[in-house]
Amino acid sequence: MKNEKKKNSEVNKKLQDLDRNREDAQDQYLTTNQGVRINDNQNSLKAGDRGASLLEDFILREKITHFDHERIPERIVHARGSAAHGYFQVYESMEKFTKAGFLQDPTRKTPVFTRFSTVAGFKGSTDLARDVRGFSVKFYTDEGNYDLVGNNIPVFFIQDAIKFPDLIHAVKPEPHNEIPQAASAHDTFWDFVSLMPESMHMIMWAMSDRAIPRSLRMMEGFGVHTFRLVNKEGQGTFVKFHWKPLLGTHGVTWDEAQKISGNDPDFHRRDLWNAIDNGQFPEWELGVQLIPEEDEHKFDFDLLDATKLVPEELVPVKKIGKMVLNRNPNNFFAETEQVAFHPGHIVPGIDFTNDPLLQGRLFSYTDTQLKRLGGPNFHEIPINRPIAPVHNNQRDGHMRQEINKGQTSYQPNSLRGGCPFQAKIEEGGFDSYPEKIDAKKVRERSESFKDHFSQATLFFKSQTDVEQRHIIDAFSFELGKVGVSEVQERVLGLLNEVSGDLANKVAANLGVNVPRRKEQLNHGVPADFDPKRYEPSKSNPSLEKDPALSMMHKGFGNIATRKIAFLCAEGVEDASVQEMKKALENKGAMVKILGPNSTEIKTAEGKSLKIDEAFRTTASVVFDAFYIPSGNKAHKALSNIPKAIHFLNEAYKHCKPIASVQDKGLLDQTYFWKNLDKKNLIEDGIILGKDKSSEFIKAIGKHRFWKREEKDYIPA
Ligand code: HDE
Repeated sequence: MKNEKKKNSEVNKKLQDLDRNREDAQDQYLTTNQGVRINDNQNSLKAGDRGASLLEDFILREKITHFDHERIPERIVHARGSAAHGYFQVYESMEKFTKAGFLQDPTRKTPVFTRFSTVAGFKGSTDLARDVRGFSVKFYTDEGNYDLVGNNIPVFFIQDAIKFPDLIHAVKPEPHNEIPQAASAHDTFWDFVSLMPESMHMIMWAMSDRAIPRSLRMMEGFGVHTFRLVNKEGQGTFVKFHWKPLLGTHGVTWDEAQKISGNDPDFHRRDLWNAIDNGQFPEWELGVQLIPEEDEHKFDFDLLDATKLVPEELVPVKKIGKMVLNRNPNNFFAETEQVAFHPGHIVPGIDFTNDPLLQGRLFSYTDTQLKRLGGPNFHEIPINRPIAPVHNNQRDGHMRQEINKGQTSYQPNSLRGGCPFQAKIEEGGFDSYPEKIDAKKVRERSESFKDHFSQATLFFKSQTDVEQRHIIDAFSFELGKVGVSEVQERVLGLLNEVSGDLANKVAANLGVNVPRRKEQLNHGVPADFDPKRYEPSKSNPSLEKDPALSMMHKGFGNIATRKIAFLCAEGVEDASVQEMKKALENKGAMVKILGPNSTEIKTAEGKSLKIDEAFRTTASVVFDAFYIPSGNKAHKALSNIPKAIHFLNEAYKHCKPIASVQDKGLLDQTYFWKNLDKKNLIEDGIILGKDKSSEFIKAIGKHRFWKREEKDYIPA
């Protein structure tokens, strides 16, 4: 027990050590970078008060020079990111599978820093772009830093790292005019996709609502590649890593995503920040799919192929621990921007496989940090520093922080008694898994990588009708933005291999025919293109559906951290505000009182009610559900505010729950109210009447009422 206490206080100390930033000065004098106190920070030094500035003004020169150099190159991919600190704790010892120290002891908290990102957009691009999200976790373990650098989609577009620059060039803004920003809906991306059948599985995910998450806190994460766990006996087990959010996995609608991008391009960043700031810490369980080495070839796909997942129907996910993010960064640049992740940062007990995509990544990440962070000492930047002690003979280089003492910087040496010593395996020394390799050097792809459609089909079939409809709409939007009909047709040809129904519906929306295979292959396909890749061979005919691939298959109920808008105006009845607010907040939801402007208003009882935000400065798309308290005077006032009416119409269009104590007033001014089947209001997510908080809470717990989409008559 004593030991446990000691360990926990050590962890707390380590967590604080990670926060090595100097506090912003309080009660301190303003100084130059050399520590000289500054007497005037308002005026530069001039020859007379109307004279020229003097070059000798070292205060001005230092300030401007530093400012001129304040930017570093943004990440070539994943430039737009948001991050938080927290900790990870394993549920039970994983000793049977791995010797990794941080996966042994359930009482031990390992500090983490987690960065979420979009891939294609620049650093200042919108959070709600249709895109893959990065999900990178740096574990500061006692045995060194371990980085799990994954995505919110379990597969990747390509099988071999050599195609990565092509993929990214195709999706980034087009080189002649740098349009469009943070969007895949353009010619070059779909041209590339149309010629890369291996991308089809990931494309299905990218066109699903996974690519427009409601919140970074409501996303799954995946390690994507197959990794290897290694135990003390040196026995290896293949592993796929999963992060499962305790708040469930949810998306928004595409119409909403586009509007949020205008209303609040920082929507995800703000949401993560506010949740942590409010003490509502996001949590994920770490899951593993474990596959014994002897089963390597038992699947109909190759475990080394990153365009394939291991269906949870075949290999269940075992939850082994929990990550809690409980502290916002102190300084965006120093932490979120300067953090350097690397899939090659592993610790004893975790190892790579020969996945050719992973192997290529191992080179790229160091290379990119050298450029981005300016040299080989980026591991000394506070956010990147391991808590495990670092001793080696690496020296010098740009921005070296450590002052290494002593005469020796080589090994073997006798002048320093041979120090630092190599660690034996029993002392925690890293040893690579001794995988047997006996092969010819070739530039080839394994036959076992050649089925590009089976899992894309499995994904599509595993979706609910609503999700399938969203995928069809997404393809129709994206391909509708493509100006080259041959590209549209080639993609339709590929979609036809995934699902005839999908291809036909997208084709109908585009007004283009689905090509027969012969036509498809004749359209501008390069001479070295291998048509064999088009041969669909169903890998798992028995596995028709995998419910885990759908976001909507699970019931949902938790309304914690959901944002609920109360539409209020002068004369609102206080009790109907306070009772509902209390009920929602008891369940962890966040209530925002909206009003005509951001001052206080008088309730019907003459009390004053603080307005959190005016209709003018916000939008329905940034809320999860809507409530209109009672009060005839308030309803009359709201009925005269077009934005309030628009709010509700849009909320209805986006399938969000709406509760109102009375229908006379604001509700019957809306476009949707007159067309509603008043007998089935609850099924449609409309809660009408007094004291209906529990019904409203249930409705919010359902996230959305998708049936409304079938009508599609709201001009909002
Ligand atoms: Fe990355 N990737 N990637 N990637 N990646 C980068 O490294 C790269 C891949 C992922 O929050 C870069 O530090 C290559 C797969 C995330 O800072 C760069 C290949 C997966 C992040 C790079 C891949 C990822 C990156 C750019 C093909 C999911 C953001 C900046 C072989 C498993 C990390 C940087 C953060 C970042 C290269 C493929 C995820 C250029 C060459 C597959 C989450 O090094």
